Amino acid sequence: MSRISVLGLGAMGAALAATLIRKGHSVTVWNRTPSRAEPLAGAGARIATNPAEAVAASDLTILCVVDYAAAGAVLAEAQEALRGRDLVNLTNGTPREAKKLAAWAEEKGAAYLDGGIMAIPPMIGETGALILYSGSDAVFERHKPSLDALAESRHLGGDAGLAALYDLALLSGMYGLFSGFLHAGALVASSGRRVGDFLPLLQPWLQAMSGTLPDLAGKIDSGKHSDTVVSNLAMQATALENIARASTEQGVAPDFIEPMLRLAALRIADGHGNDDISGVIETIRRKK
Ligand code: FVH
Repeated sequence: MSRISVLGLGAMGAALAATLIRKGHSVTVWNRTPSRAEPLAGAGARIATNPAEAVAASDLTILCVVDYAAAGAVLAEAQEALRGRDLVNLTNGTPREAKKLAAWAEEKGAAYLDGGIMAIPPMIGETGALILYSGSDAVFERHKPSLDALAESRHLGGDAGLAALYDLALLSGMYGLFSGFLHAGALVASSGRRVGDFLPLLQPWLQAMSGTLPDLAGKIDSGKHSDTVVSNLAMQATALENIARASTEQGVAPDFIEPMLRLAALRIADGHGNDDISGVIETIRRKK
C-alpha cells in the first residue's frame, strides 16, 4: 500500500481521499480551509499544515482543486518539495492549462500526470467511474494499482493535454444530450404532459440514434460527407426549422435549437445540402 497525499478536499478531493483510506493506503491530506480535513482525520488520514509538508509526506501527490489558478497557487507553496516527486493533477481545465502546468512541474523536478475525472464524487471507488490520464507514462505505471482504487484508469498518451481534451469532449457530448433533453422536455411539458411519462419514448429513440454515430464518425474521419447519405442535411434543416417554429408556437424558447439550425444553414449555403449532417463539423472546425 502506498503513501499518498491528497491536496484539495472539496467534494471530489474528499471522495478521493476517503476512498484511498478505505482501500488501505496511508493518506496525508491538506486543504486551504483546514476544517474540511477533519472528517478525514477521523477516518485515519494525517493532516498536513501546508502543501509542502503534504507533498513531502508521500510517494504520490494527488491535486484536485477548483481550477488551474487554484492549482498553481497550491503548488507554488510546495515547489521546493516537488523535486523527485510524482504529481497527479485531477483539476478540471483546458489542454493548454494542463500542458503549461506539466512544463512548470517538470521544471521543478516533479514527474507530472494529468487526469480528467469522468465521475461524480459518490462514484469514486465504484464500478462505472473512469479517470482519463495523460502525461508521464512512468507515473501512471508506478501508481496504477493506487489509481485503480479510485476508478478505471485509462492512459491516453504522453501529451499532458490529452486527458483534459478528452474530458471536455466527453462533457460536450453530455451537455449536448442534456440540452436536447431539456428542449424536448419543454416541448412535451407545454402540452401539460409529464416529462417523466415521455422518457419511455425518448430513451429508446436516443439509443437508436446513437447507433448512427459510427457512420457519421467514419464520414468525419474520411472527409467524405456525401457517401451513402440516407437523410440529407437540407431535409434535416427543415426539421430543425419546424422544431424552432413549433417551439415558438408552444411558448418554448428556441435557444437550444437555433445554433444547430444556423450551422446547418451555413453548410447548406456552402453547397452541401445533399451531404450528411456529419458535414456540419466543417463549419465549426477552425485552424489552430
Ligand atoms: N464534483 C463533481 O461532480 C466534479 C466531477 C468531475 C471532476 N470535477 C472537478 O474536480 C475538481 C474539484 O471539484 P470539487 O467538486 O471538489 O469542487 P469544490 O467542492 O467546489 O471544491 C473546490 C476545492 O478547491 C479549493 N480551492 C479553491 N480555490 C482555491 C485556492 N485559491 N487555493 C487553494 N484551494 C482552493 C477549495 O478549497 P476550500 O474552499 O475548501 O478552501 C476546495 O478544496 C474541479 O476541477 C472540478 O471541475 C468535479
